[in-house]
Amino acid sequence: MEPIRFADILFIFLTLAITFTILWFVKKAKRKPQQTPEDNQSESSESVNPEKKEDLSMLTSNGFSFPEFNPDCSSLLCRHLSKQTFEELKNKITGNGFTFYQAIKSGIVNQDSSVGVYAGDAESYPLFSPLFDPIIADYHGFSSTDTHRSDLDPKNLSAVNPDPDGQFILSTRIRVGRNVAEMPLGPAVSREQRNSIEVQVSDSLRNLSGELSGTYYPLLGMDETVQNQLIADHFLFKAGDRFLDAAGLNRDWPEGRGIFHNREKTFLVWVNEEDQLRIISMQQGGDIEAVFSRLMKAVKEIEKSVAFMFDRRLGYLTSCPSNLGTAMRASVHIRLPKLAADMATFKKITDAHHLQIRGIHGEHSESESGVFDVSNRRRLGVTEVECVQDMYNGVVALIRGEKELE
Ligand code: ADP
Ligand code: CIR
Repeated sequence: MEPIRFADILFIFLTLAITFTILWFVKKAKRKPQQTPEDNQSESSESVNPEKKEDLSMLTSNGFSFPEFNPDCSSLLCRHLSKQTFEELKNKITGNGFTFYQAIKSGIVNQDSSVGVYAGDAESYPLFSPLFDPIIADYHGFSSTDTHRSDLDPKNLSAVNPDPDGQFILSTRIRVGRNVAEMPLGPAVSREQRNSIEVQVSDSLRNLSGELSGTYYPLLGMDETVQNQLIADHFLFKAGDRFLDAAGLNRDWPEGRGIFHNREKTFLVWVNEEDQLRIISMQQGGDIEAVFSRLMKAVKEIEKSVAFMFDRRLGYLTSCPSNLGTAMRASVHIRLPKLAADMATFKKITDAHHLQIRGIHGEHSESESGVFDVSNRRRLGVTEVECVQDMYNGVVALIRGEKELE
């Protein structure tokens, strides 16, 4: 028998070493989850919380599984997420690292959502379109051939105060949502980006003059009593909203958030809440035309120094698809005790005029003493003037309905 040469030993040793190295890599790759949805969260993002059952039950080593919806879930997410759409989208991620899981998490955690999804950036809209498009069509009555329309001219609005004696309308508020071009939306924005948006927007607001001039108040360091009073008086957004929370919109709270307002609190801007800007005009009573004119003036002024995120088809892009297009919600706080006792008639009138009913402390709150927040429901495919006209026409019909029951 030939003696074993040193070269043979070396050959066997190297072959074994290479084989073991390859096997080790294959095993490691198999162990690593293909794409866990939360892998894509930015450093400052929330991570999966093992305390939360809903997180764990969703996650598998192969992405996440089809969510379990309660039988009474009626959100647009529940209605439009088919198993087929889910399979098509479950591993999709935008260039900003925003995952499909993040897009639908709020509607899974909060099964009483009305919409249930959020966009993390402009790319979310085309990327998640198999789910987002039917939701947008359902919410706004907006078909695949429709496009965003705009009319910011107060002269085209016909909305003379429907309640000059102040019997029914307590106050009028019109707001638009805006986000900064080239930035991710709130659910995917990083702490640094959010803070830089706050600086850019508050600098721009400081340059406003006349009726629009005012002061920016950061939430960070704001006295708690002042903050609570602003919320109670309907000027400031609430903290800790569970819908926004699950969408990642409350990360790093309260840093980067704040409110700007003029002395009379008739012109306000929320910074870095659900959208990066919520531009608001409001006052006591029912002078809808005055509120609209002030808002249009403000929007045009701010646009001179802040470029807004915009899409030709979908209009102004917002984190919730219900706000796309004009991103406008025109509302009155209106006292309707008789109709409150006859909700079927109340709803018949609001449905006929494409109106939404909310409680008086905002979305998901209850009505108090027969006072409701009544606003336009559609915001996309209708102009700003039409949004307000929807609200005005509906309010006129509601006042007539209330008087008939007296
Ligand atoms: P939005 O989506 O328009 O920002 P919310 O439903 O969260 O709205 O409401 C925000 C705040 O604005 C709440 O405090 C709400 O009571 C207040 N608000 C809405 N409409 C009116 C109105 N017509 N008059 C006074 N306050 C209003
Ligand atoms: C929901 O789905 O009920 C919440 N995510 C809120 C939806 C509507 N949001 C809004 O108009 N701001």
